[in-house]
Amino acid sequence: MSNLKTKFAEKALPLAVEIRNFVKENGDVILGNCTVEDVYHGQKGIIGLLTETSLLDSNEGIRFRGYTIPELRELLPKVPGGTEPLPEGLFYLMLIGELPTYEDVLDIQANWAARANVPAHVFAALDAMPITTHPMTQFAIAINALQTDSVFAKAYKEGINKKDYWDYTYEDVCTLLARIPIVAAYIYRRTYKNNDHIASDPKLDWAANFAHMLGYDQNEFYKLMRLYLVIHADHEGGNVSAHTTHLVGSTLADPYLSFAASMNGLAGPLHGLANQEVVRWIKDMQQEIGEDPNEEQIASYIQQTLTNGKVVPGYGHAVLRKTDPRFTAQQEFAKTYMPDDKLVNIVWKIYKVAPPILENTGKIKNPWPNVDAHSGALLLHYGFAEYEFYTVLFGVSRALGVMASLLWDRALGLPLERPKSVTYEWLKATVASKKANV
Ligand code: HAX
Repeated sequence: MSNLKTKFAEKALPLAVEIRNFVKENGDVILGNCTVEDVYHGQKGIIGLLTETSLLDSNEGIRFRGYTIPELRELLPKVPGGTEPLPEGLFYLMLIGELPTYEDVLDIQANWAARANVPAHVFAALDAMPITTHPMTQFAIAINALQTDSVFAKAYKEGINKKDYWDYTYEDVCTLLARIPIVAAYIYRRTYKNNDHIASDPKLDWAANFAHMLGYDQNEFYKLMRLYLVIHADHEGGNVSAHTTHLVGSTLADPYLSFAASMNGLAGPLHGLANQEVVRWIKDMQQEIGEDPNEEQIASYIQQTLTNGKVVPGYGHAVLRKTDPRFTAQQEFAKTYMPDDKLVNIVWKIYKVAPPILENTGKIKNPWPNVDAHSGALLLHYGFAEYEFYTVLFGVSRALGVMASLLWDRALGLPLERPKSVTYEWLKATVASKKANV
């Protein structure tokens, strides 16, 4: 068994027993109340999921196993002389709950490199798609095509004991993580670079190798990719991509099927697609106003967007109520490496101008920027201009968090998810009967 797999088993299996006992003893403790409004507003804030890998505070932002993003940037292992954390280390942290050593990260890299052989039919499936197919659609197709190698699905068909589910899930999770940067890079090079593919370089770390296969070999871009793949990895369990992975996985669909489903959710403009929408929105603004809009012009473009009944992409959040620390981490990166970049400066001007306008609407609960407000400008700085691909980058990162969580789901033996739904008639009758009884 690999180091990481042994450590995971040592952590997760006793905790599964502890949690079962905890639920037995404390199952009747009430945690919250559900209101009529909750039923209509997307269940926001209702506690109904167990996710071990990260926890979101609406003011402070995300903590991965207790660590904030600035702490992760400091404490996770880096390449020798490096400045940004390695995403493999974050995967270890989310899985084991402890900070890894650099050797632990090297161990993961070697393990994933040995699994990185993508079957030819996955590329053939992609090649069958029109070149104009959105990269996220291609990505979901490729993940489904990778499913033919699922050892969980095969073992389940052969008949395995429940207590071994986690073991086969572990194998699928690691193989999926090893292969998705390769299919993502393939999609990029087929769609935008005339099928001129670049072979993987297993000497590089996961993020740098991904950047290399995409065709961006500057050291600074490697740093950006490490940071990018860390900060987008996880945002507790209720966001659409994490929740979808958990929901579909709760049927015992294997990791590939669960992850492919989640990527269809990430491809929505209110979720991960917002990163492409931000750049599209800024480009539209530049076309209408000019290359370098001033604050007043930006303010009036925001107002016009709202008047036209559209959202200002990159702003607002279902849970956060302050500036997203993932935005701040990217802003810090930009201040170090590209303080004079024109587009980056537009992003910063929007940050100055948008919050009071959004707040003044009186209905937007969070007027502050989210992770997607900044990422496109950083990529564009290095010439990565094909913004319809940006959500695939997000998806490669998100795989780390949702796959670590799915593995925990299997180890803890979490059951099929099946919340209760009601009709409007049911709601009216229930409200009337409650009012009659007061
Ligand atoms: N621009 C305009 N209107 C906005 C808005 C924005 N950025 N954010 C919220 N609103 C509107 C909502 O559409 C809603 O309007 P209606 O009452 O007319 O339906 C109202 O304000 C209340 O919404 P809310 O409670 O503040 O926000 P929600 O929890 O419903 O939605 C969203 C959260 C992220 C979907 C929302 O803020 C939004 O649409 N933002 C723009 C898109 C975006 O950046 N998405 C990425 C979010 C982060 C993420 O998941 N990344 O992957």
